Amino acid sequence: MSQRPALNPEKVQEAKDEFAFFDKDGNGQIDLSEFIELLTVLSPKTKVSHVEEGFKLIDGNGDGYIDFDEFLEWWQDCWWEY
Ligand SMILES: [Ca+2]
Ligand SMILES: [Ca+2]
Repeated sequence: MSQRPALNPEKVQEAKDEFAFFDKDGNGQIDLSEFIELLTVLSPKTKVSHVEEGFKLIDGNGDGYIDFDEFLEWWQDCWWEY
């Protein structure tokens, strides 16, 4: 069976809402400028270099965009316990 716990539909919906919030232009991908903009609003003390590192961690295939699958992976890692 799966190594991950089954996806909880509520968690997936939460992730979708968050993803839509990050994805300002609604093209289904979060690019670096969208990511930087949002994180610097959420926590103004965040350094851009740190944000870029975080972006690279989430962007699993390194194409410069975070798609929903990548976002969901990160979301699960970060928030699964809550
Ligand atoms: Ca976008
Ligand atoms: Ca990607």
